[in-house]
Amino acid sequence: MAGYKLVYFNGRGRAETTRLLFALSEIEYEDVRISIEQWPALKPKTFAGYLPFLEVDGQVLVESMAIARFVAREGNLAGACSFEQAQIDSILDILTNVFEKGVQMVIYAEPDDKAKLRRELVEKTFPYVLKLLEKFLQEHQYFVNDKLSLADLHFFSVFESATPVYDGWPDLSPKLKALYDRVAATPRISEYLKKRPATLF
Ligand SMILES: N[C@@H](CCC(=O)N[C@@H](CS)C(=O)NCC(=O)O)C(=O)O
Repeated sequence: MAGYKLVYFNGRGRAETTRLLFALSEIEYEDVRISIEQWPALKPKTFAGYLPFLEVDGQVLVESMAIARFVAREGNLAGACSFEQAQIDSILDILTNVFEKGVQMVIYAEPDDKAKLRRELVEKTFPYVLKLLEKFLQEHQYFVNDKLSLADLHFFSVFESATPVYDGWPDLSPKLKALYDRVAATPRISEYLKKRPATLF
């Protein structure tokens, strides 16, 4: 089996979906967590100048969602056919838009703009996106072909990060909250969640 080394900061952020994929598919990997103090010296030595990156037998992959898709394929969690893969991609893209808006608000926005951006997330983005995602889920247990996949894990990961921004989101979609809880209760995932380092984001 290939040697995998995932390098990110000590947080969930853009690496957590990949960690969940490794946990669910029981693929061993090295979970390297760089401290803020270590980063300035390491940054210029990295391929892209940002994290995460994944080393696969010494070769480097960058971009969090490309990494997640790759690990999902390695663990058979990326969809069973080309169409399912595309359905998963649709869901990932929808979730990535929400995630990036959250990052803009929490990390990059000027203090004066934060309240407006948060209001937009709570009043517009979350209600719209949750309604849209419910269309994919319908009455099923999981988003794509009723099988747990990268799409469900990324949903869990993004909405775990969304919770500190707006912990009322479950009221907007009890169905998607049930999916969130179902993912968290999946045996290998729940074991991982108990063991992982506790971090703010
Ligand atoms: N599009 C990239 C963005 C990566 C990114 O912005 N990483 C941040 C951490 S979440 C980073 O490395 N920041 C430190 C820096 O740019 O020096 C991805 O999804 O992997």
